[in-house]
Amino acid sequence: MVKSLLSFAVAALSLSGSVLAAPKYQPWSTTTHFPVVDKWLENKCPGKYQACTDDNISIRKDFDAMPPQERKAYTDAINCLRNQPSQLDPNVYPGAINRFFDYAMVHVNRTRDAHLNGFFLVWHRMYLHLFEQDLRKTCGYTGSFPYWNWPATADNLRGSPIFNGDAFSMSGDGYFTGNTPLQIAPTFILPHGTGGGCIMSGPFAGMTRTINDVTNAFLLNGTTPPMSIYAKNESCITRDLNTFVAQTWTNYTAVQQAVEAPDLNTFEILLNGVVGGGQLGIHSGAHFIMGSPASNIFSSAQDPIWYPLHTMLDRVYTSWQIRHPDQADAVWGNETPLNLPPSPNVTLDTQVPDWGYFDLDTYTVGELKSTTAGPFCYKYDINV
Ligand SMILES: [Cu+2]
Repeated sequence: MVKSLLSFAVAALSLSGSVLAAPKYQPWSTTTHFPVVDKWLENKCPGKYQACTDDNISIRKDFDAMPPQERKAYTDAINCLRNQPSQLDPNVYPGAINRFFDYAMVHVNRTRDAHLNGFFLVWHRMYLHLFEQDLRKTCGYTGSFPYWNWPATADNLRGSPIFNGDAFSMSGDGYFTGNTPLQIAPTFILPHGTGGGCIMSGPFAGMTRTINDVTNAFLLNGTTPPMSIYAKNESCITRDLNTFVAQTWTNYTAVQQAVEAPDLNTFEILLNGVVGGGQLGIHSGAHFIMGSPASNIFSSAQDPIWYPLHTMLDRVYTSWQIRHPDQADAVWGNETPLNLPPSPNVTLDTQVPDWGYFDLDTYTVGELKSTTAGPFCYKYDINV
């Protein structure tokens, strides 16, 4: 059944006041379910989900460390999703030209519900999980779900397996469009990267984009964007690999500082910097390594690099949880971005905004905190 995302938005809105959805499952204790390594295999929701055990846990891996054929199987599966029809209403979401773009469109629709607020980390964790399951169920992918190891590639973007542009990469740079500096904000200018044009080679060479970039203002001043953000405007996905950004904001020291952040508030600032200001965080930095559309908060999920980029974000968050066992269930933030308009604080019992038709179930924040319980059963090859 095709559902309008807007109806979900209305539903989410009506739930976001003082009426909190009752947790469907036993509430999790705050200290025992997650980080102690010998608790990895514990599952707090017996009956609802298959138990997460040593035998069925999946291991997420560094894209660059995967065998070339496994990397190609992953990008083949993404291209398979691009060949599946959209299930969204074309009258409302004309830019959703296939199932891959349905995900991108859900991200556009949910940008104001899942960024710079208390849902950011768990909403993206679940979105990645749904995409991963879709690659497996719809497109037969059996390999690992990879992350892009930002600091490991920072000094050699174009030479790294993930961006070298060969058949086993995530495609490389765009063609070079000149050295004009990039004006990010009135007082924030970045040097141009080494590309700027359409993707030249690899599995996503010449790939089409349909969704225009959307101004951050809709996130930063609390106003509702027009329906035209869902329109279809076809051009090519561009990239502009930016070594300055990579070396400045996603180096090993920056990632290390994030996983050592003493509390979730500090952690989130180290992830996202001050949006609209002159400093990036490690997550926003990774976006700006790529250039548009990957650097646009709303439309970024059109570039397939979005998935390994955010799997790395989830790896950093998981590592932070493991390093802070007493805070693994910590919550931070409000229900609206930057608390505009003012909204309640998010709690473990707050219902998470949905993911469109990709999952019609509802989840509380607390249900999405552990990667080895509830709907999840995965860990990372190496924690930060
Ligand atoms: Cu996002």
